[in-house]
Amino acid sequence: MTHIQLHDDVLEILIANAPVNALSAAVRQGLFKAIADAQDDAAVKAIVIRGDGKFFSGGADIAEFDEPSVEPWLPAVVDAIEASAKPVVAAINGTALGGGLEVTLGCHYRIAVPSARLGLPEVKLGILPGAGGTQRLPRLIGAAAALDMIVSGDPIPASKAQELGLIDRLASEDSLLAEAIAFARSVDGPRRTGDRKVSADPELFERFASDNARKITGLDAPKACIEAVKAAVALPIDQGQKVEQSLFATLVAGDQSKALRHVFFAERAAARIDGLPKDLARRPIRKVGVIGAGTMGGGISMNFLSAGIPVTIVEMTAEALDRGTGLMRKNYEATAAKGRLKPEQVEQAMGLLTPTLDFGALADCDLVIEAVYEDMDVKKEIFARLDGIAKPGAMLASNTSYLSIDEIASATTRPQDVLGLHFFSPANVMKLVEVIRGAKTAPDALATGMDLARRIGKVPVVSGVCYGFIGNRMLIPRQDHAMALLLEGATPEQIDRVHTGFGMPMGPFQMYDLAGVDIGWHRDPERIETIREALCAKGRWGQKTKAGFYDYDDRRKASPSPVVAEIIDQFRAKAGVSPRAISDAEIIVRTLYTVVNEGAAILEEGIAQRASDIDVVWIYGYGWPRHKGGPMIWADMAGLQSIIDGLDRYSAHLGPDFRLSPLLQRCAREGTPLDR
Ligand code: T1G
Repeated sequence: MTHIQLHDDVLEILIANAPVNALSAAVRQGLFKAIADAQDDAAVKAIVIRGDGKFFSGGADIAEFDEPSVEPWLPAVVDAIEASAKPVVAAINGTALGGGLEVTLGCHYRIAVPSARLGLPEVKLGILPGAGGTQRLPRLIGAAAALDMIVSGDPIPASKAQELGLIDRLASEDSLLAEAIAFARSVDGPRRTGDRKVSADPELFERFASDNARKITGLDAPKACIEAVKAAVALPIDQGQKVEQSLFATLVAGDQSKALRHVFFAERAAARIDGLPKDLARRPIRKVGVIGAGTMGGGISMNFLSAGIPVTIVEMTAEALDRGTGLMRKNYEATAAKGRLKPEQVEQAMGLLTPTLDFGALADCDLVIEAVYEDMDVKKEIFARLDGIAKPGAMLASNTSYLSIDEIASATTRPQDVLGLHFFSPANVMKLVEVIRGAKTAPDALATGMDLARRIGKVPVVSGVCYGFIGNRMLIPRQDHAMALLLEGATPEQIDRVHTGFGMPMGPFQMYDLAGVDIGWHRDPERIETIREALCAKGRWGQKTKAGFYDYDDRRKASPSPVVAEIIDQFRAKAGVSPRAISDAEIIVRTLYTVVNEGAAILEEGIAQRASDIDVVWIYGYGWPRHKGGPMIWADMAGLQSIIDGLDRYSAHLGPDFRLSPLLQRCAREGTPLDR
């Protein structure tokens, strides 16, 4: 909605469409009409456009993209603003993104509060600014600066926008409207950005594309953004806008944008806990305890320290405690050395840490997170001790990656206070946290866990209890089939190439080598039943031993290993398997379609609340490429029947335990997307 108010001779148009003033059809119609009416209203000498609340506008209404489009389209609204015979001033009261910024670019002048952030994030949705942004921004700030803003999609602060000439002046936070009205009265008539020319060094676009090759490879939108800005330099604005709009039309209909828009809403949906009232009281978390100062315990603690929450960390031995806290300081100092933290921030964070050997010191913590190695008996012993010392109402969490939270909770008299907080390694970096709801976990404990994860900058997703929860359970078929394919004739390089070609940061074997081939190994070099155990027995534990499924040089560059090839041949001979040619298509089916099938089973069992949560887990926890949306939406877009057909084609190789998910079959039959 838009509201208008005449301030003597200046008309204020207020965009009011909570929560982010998205430019829905109603807002566009309101803006368009107000501008048109003002042209013929003699009382109006100038116009100010402002947003209601803390946003100027979050841009076009993304949810409308899949709906039949309603006139006027945003480009027409922005053109109408620019064509106004009366000067139009954008009073940028807060964040102005996408179409929201494009509206200000149509205005003749821009004044902003210092807290405002301005950006064109469309590329993150697999599209480009489609309401003149790629044509007007270069004319205002130059082609190079515009390329940076449009291809990165990152917002800039108002001060930087002023430096670039994107805004004319800053206003104080509490008198923006008054200053904008005064400014509107002071300017001498319209000043149309579209009339400006922009030139650029002819090498600029090629140079930009090659400098950003790693970031934009495989992505349609960034390339289109570069083409559009090129058109801004080469063509008059009306022709440039035609180029922009045709590029936009192609992108918005494409799979990458569909996937990226899905991810936008999936991230927001993941924050919701079905069936729980939004206003359910949360438990106060002012102090956190962490048991275990190993890699995970240290990383987990850093998240809370960085968020200003004091942490008491407990270890069994002084040596282990010093090693753990020493690594935390080293990690902080490494971040400071890269200029991403100030030295005083390192001291501030480490100053909130209380290392101790005294388990009793956890008694006054509001939350205690256990992060010791993956052994059920050890964890149950710890939770029984915690039950004896933790204060009433304290939340008791386990960072287990696979084990049953219900069984761990059964070691206490307060299972309602027990949940899982499954962080991913490195825990101070990886964004994903699976928040595990046990059968007896209290709703407020679960809701508090979700909020707290967001408070420390994580992306939380609710998971029920099963072996490996959502992510690791789905990883099992991928890793198992990758290993089986090795035996049948594929190589680690081939399988990893298929995954990196798909857009994953690394393949199954590169991941083994990074995480450690020896994770979960029984440490008995005499007992060799699998290829992994054979590697471990030879001390090939991955990057940390410069040898795993690959050999590594001093700069950790991987190369195929003749030793591993020899070991694989030995296992083939022992199994009586003669290697055969394995197609990339078979690798995709057996290592990704099986993941989708497991995801469907997880949905059927109610372990995940919704299919999009599974997509969020794989994007934030396992490097699934955002522009492919996540395994569940990817399967929907590929066609569920084709997933089933692929699995049928290789059913002889899927193993005796493989079960095709009934949900997958039903959704394929009914032509409905995968969801509960
Ligand atoms: N359209 C529709 N819904 C939106 C929206 C949008 N543009 N932005 C936010 N929402 C919803 C969101 O789903 C959530 O809903 C609620 O608002 C609060 O959002 C022609 C074509 C603005 C920085 O890419 O980056 O313009 O979950 O939880 O953390 O060139 O939202 O409560 O039901 O994220 O304070 C370009 C997208 C569009 C910006 C606020 N614009 N939005 O963050 O709140 S394309 C964007 C954001 C375009 C033109 C093109 C963020 C935010 P719910 P939130 P937040």
